[in-house]
Amino acid sequence: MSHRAGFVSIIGKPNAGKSTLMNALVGEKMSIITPKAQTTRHRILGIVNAEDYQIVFSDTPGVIKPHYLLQESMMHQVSGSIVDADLILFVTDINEAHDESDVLDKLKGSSAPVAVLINKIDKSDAEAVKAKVDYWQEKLSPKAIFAISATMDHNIRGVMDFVVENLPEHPPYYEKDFLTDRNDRFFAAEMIREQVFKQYKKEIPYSTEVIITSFEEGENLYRISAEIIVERDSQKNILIGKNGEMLKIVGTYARRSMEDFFQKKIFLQTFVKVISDWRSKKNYLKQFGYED
Ligand code: GDP
Ligand code: K
Ligand code: MG
Repeated sequence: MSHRAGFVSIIGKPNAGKSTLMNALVGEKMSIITPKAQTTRHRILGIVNAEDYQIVFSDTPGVIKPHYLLQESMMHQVSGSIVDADLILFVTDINEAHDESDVLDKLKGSSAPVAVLINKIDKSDAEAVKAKVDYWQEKLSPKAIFAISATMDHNIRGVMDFVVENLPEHPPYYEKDFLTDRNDRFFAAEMIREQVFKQYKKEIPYSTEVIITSFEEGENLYRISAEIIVERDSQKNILIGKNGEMLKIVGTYARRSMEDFFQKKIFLQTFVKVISDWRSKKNYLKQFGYED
């Protein structure tokens, strides 16, 4: 029996709905989702397995002009994902008038077929959808254009069918029971980072990194300790909040997400630590898993 397998890269501007789409396609919450740009910092693989195919989706950070070393690493990950791709899903928000020329520039690094996914059509109308379809047809003449809603699960099936039809013939790249290339520690850290993005304003989320310092798996209970790293003392104070109230909220919501995800009871401890300007320091970026 023939088998198909391939790498499918999900790219686009920040907040277009890339992570929401990936989770909808994979049917699991692999990637954290918040209303803030630059929530996704790593390339994250989400793998869909069937008897005769394996799709390796990669969610990526939104395309931006990098201002500091961390963002440079994020953009390298986007480029890497495009180079590896057998197929590219370019997600665009129908309600945003972004200049997407930087995304299109990145696409030039690949000869893989592209599908344009016009997202968030639940917040739009038929006329606007038609105008956007015409626009992208004219601009890019992609292999396919889909009007979708990642949150409402509209036309996700259509995208999935398109992906399967366009996968190359290839043996599986990963074991057939693999869902992702990331481990439990990674997801635990991401669930804390998600809450930091949701609970704080301004620069705090962008200055924060989360490190899991211990992860003990009991039969019914996981004991997890994490360090939340910020760049300055003032940020540490804001993060902790008056009488520790804010940090407690972060911990409570993150713990609930982990209980959902791991299907275990979770005991979570968090500590806040300052490392000045970690986002611009090569050694820390490397230590925190941002290669190149
Ligand atoms: P990313 O930055 O491209 O990964 O975007 P996210 O997946 O994090 O989504 C950014 C925001 O857009 C979140 O608040 C999502 O809930 C929202 N969003 C994503 N897809 C849709 C959609 O189809 N319709 C609407 N109305 N909102 C969406
Ligand atoms: K986002
Ligand atoms: Mg994202």
